[in-house]
Amino acid sequence: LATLLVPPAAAQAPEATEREERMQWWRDGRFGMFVHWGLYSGLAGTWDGKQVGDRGGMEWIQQRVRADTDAYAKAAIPLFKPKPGFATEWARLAKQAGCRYVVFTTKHHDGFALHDSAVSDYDAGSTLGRDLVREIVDACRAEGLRVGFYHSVIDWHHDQYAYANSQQLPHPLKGKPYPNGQRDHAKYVDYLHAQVDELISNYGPVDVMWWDYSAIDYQGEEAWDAFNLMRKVRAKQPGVIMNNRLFRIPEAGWESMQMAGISARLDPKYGDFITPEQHVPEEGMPGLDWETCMTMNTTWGYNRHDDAWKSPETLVRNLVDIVSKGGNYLLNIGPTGDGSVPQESVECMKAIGEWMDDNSPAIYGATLSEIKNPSWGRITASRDGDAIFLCVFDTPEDGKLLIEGVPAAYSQGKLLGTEMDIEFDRDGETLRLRLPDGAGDSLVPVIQLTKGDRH
Ligand code: JFZ
Repeated sequence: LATLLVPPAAAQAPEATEREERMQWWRDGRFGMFVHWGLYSGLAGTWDGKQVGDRGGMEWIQQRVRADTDAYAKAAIPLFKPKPGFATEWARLAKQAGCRYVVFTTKHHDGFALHDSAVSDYDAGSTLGRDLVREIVDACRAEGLRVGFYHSVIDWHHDQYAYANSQQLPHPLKGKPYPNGQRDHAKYVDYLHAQVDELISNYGPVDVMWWDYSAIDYQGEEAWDAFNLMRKVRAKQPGVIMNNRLFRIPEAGWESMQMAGISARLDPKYGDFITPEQHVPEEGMPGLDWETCMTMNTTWGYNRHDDAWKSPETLVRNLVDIVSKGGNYLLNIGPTGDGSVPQESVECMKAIGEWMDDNSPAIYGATLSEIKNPSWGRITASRDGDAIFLCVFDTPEDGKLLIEGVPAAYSQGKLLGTEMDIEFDRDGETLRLRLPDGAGDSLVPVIQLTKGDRH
């Protein structure tokens, strides 16, 4: 009897149990909204009256035009004019779309902090007399959303930030405004730690720290005093979840799902989840936590010239595809300089929300199924295995959906969002069924299979 009373988790190290607990909401939620918003948003892909590049990566505009930080600040600050209540619009949009959390840029690579920082004047507190982090956190909490802080460890503004990695050549600070020569990177690390301390001390619970990012030859301990940084964050925010981008080594999950199709385990001392960017991996892996972050067009920060919008259907398929592989989807919006969300993004989020209203059981609390994804779509499963969800992307010509390897216990079928029962033929573990007329009106129709007579 004694052994029966001991929960299996007690056999694990306490850290492992704590980690399982803090991951729970995130694994269940599956869908978050990412926000890239800062000084670059007002520039909107234009510098000196000219369009910069085609599209893509406008949060990098300072680098793209090789502006020093003073010229950049001079041009960008007057165009960054957050309207009152902008954050409430974001939070309501996320909520309506069915997102369970919001991760936003507290500071991007340009170094401009959205909070009111005591250790910098390059912040919203000094330039606008506002604390935008507080406004955003308050708005998200009011909608019952979890909140995550994206924080760039790269900093093109700080005068002691010393490192130029291969993706930042030529050095962002080369020559101007700070003279070349000795920089004391330890001073930058102090600054980084001090600003992070403000963020984790002054805004209540922080649910996610989303670090960004390290170079292959400059990462981890050397670059950011990373283990110390993580320890300090965890001490003040015991429930926080962190990504792995303070590092760039295989043990931290790099060279794994960054590349399509290959998976690796992640040692949690480097972070709680890995972050495939702009793609959905070929397959997932039980026990590995990952989150694909993705833009709706091609840029993270607002670019008025980028009209390469993905369709709502593509976005819903991505969400389903990701959940069928055990991952999360962090879908980005890039608001304008006044905090308005581009109309195309609003429409996409609303369309996803309408789909979620009918089909969210296939997403929340769902994960990868033991049943192989069929050619015509994806399969997700509730964590307890009581239900599986057949998500239909492309109905075969003959209208017949065939699935192999479905245990006999699954005996009831229902079309989500309707009261319609779905009949199927079973031959051993092979099922054959067809979608009822009208099911094709949904962006992705979902058939729920349950055990026994449970609906
Ligand atoms: C980074 C940022 O540079 C980008 O602006 C955006 O915030 C995105 C979410 O994250 O993009 C990266 C990060 C890492 C690599 C490439 C792009 N990388 O390691 O090759």
